[in-house]
Amino acid sequence: MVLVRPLALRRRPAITRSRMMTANSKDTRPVDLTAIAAAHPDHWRKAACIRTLTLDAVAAANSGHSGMPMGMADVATVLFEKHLKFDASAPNWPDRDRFILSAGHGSMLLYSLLHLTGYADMTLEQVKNFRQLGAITAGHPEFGHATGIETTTGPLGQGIGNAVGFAMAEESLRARWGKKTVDHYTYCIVGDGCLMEGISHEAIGLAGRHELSHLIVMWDDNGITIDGPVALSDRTDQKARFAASGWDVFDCDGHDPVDIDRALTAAKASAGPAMIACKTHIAIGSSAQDTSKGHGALTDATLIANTKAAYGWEYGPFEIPADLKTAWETIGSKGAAERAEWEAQFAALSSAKQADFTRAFAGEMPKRLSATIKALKKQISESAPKVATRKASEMALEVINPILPETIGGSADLTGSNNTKTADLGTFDTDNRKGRYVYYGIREHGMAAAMNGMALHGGVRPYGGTFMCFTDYARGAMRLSALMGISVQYVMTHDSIGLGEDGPTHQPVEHLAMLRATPNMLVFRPADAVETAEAWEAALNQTGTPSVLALSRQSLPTVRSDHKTANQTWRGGYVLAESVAKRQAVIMATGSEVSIAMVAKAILEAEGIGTRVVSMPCMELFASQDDAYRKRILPGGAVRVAVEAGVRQGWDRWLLGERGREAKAGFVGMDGFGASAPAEELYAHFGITAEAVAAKVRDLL
Ligand SMILES: Cc1ncc(C[n+]2csc(CCOP(=O)(O)OP(=O)(O)O)c2C)c(N)n1
Ligand SMILES: [Mg+2]
Repeated sequence: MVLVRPLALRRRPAITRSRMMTANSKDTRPVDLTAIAAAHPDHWRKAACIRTLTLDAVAAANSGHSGMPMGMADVATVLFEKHLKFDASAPNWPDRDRFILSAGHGSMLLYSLLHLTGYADMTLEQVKNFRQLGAITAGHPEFGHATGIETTTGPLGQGIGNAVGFAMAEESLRARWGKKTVDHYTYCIVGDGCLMEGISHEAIGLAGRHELSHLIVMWDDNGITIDGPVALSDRTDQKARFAASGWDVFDCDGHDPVDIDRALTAAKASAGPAMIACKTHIAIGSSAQDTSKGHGALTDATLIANTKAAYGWEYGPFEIPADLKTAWETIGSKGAAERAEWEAQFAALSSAKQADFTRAFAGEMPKRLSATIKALKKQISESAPKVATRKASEMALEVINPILPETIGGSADLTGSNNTKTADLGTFDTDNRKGRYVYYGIREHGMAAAMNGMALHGGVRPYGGTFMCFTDYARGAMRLSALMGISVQYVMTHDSIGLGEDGPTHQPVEHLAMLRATPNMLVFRPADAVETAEAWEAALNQTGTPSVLALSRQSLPTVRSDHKTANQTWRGGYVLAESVAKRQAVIMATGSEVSIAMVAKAILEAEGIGTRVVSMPCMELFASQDDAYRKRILPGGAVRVAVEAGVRQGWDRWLLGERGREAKAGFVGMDGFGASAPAEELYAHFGITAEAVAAKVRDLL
């Protein structure tokens, strides 16, 4: 049955309440493999390559997930053979279709496909070394390990979240560059687990609203998860759920290549994003079929032998007969002509256009950026405004966005608070795909995952905001930005108790520490508008590292009123104010507490206690400076006090290490949650004041 909803009906789908499980339940009807194989022998043998490579690789690794690749082999074979636009010899061709395996535990499905179709790096040796140290065939697909892996998946639901971002990037670029340059689909395989994860709801809502017609999700509807049948924990009518969010919904017999082809053809033609419920049998053909045992590693030699016999497979482990390898390689090269055509038409674009396209896909900044930031800094230093750093971030974006046409900004329903929308962006919408501002709705996790997808797609540069406290909600995707090493900018405002009256539910205290603990993540907490402009410049120039800008709600004085062309924030930490009297103390601070440190310095200097103030807008960048530089900024001997309206964790390296000493080091900050009150009262209540910092220094002298 095909469910194609006419547009008019899509908004009000008929949902029948039923206790009967129609989808989501496992299909326990007997499967006649001989009949299936006989009906489509060529297809069957191709799909069997995926199934047997999976069985062999999982057995060799003695770990992994056999059932999902076995169950989805038919769908994947039809997709790659009949629909996916790709050329295995040019894996990074910008206009290729994207294939995302959201159900990342089924990694052998992807590795088999890449090997079979002839991706040069996915050798049989790599497949044999599945899950071993140094192999590109990691437990779950990892972006950057091998060509053809478009994103890192494994944390369920992330892939579908990424897929929405891929599809948005494609829409945006198609509008800007035209169909001849950008016109491709994003295909995504999800499992029951992906659809149970909350993030999928955010992704589905976003895709439905934006009518992302080039997004096609194939649901591996096998009715099984690790603990048993899906029915143990869920009775959601997934098809109705997608339809309710504005998707076009289809279904197919996931083992019938003709039916799969029909559903994919219809899905591509549909006006909205499409979901195909593919009814499949997990671990098909094995004794573990349709059971949760089939989910994991099938390593029993007899089971494997019997399963291969059921497939009619007569070859040895990892053996792909030559005719089948050739057939697969033909699939892998069928896009070559289309790719060559694309390249020819791209070469016909003006050289300026080509250069801009290539620059944006490489993530490089235009030369003008540096001069633009310098000019802004000069103007700020001269006018010395008292503004919140969230406002300063908007000031920076106002000059950045016009010269960086690839930025796509957004916010999770806090646009006015995050100050993420600038005058020139326009709104990304169904009737304005060129708009560069996305109203993500209250979907922090969906926003972060979509931004990952956009960054991975390439050609666009995503940034998005929410309250810093709600990084928790986006955390799963933020961690993957860092793990993948992609350039996503998180604009996290309301970064401390300084947000005031909204109270401890909204006041981050542990978030800076948590973000700093994340490898390969830059955490910027600028002190004023100058540092904020510098932080944006530093963040945008990173191609392999995401960054967080922790920004204040409250207004902050300009502490950098002396214009310096060099980007000080890029150093991570620097001397903001040198001691006047003989240096006895070094006060380190970030963000809103830098001005407190400056007042503390004035108090101490008045008492003859020479005090240096070090602004530390980015600990990670400071840590990456050479030892001589760090020593210059943090010399031994003096008392060290750090002040930050967050927990101490993360500061001890700078307080106790790097020539510091425990007996001469102290911290002024938070050691519990905040409270509801005006900001100034909270700072006084929690003892984060210039007087408290000065007192701490005196105590330690
Ligand atoms: C966020 C997250 N939670 C839990 C897991 C562990 N896990 C991996 S697969 C899986 C079950 C997934 O079920 P389904 O998507 O139906 O896959 P199938 O068993 O059909 O292969 C779980 C719980 C995970 N990978 N990611
Ligand atoms: Mg399942």
